[in-house]
Amino acid sequence: MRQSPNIIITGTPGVGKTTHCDSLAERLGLRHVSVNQVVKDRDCHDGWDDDYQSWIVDEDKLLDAIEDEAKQGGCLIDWHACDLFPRSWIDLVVVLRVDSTTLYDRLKARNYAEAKLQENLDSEIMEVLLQEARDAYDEEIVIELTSNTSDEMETNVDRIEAWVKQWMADNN
Ligand code: DAT
Repeated sequence: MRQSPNIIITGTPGVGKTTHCDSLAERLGLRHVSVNQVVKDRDCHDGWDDDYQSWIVDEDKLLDAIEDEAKQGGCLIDWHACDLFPRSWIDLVVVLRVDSTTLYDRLKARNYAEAKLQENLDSEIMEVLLQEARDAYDEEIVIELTSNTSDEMETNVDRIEAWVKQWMADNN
């Protein structure tokens, strides 16, 4: 049994996954597992897709690469997809959401090409990641939080911190 929970922080690129995970890792001593980084550093991919400007992820290799850490617990799994992680690994799924105009500005600031920017905006408007999380996990463990402002981020981090403390009290 793990002594700390594993939490997926997911959402469309630009919603604030990295920012939330960094803050939570610092406050709670959980490990920020940036899946993009793992894919790159541990070769969990079949090359680079130029059209999508992203790695072609080998999901089996990725799961093998993070299995030991996940079994140990205390992971903040940061990725724009969530349904590949075994349900038995996961205690909470946080889906971050953001307004279209805010997302547009954030992705524009990252110099996203117009097609990729539009694709991500569409995905956010269509609630693709929220639906994916709800389809893959029990509804009690999926929470949707907005991440438009720093104040909202602070509130989210406080809320997740309270949830983690409660989980620790209930499970240890
Ligand atoms: P992601 O990891 O989901 O791609 P990020 O954490 O890198 O997103 O954030 C993208 C940018 O938006 C970055 O410049 C920080 C900013 N940002 C994220 N969440 C925010 C929030 N709640 N309020 C204000 N700015 C935020």
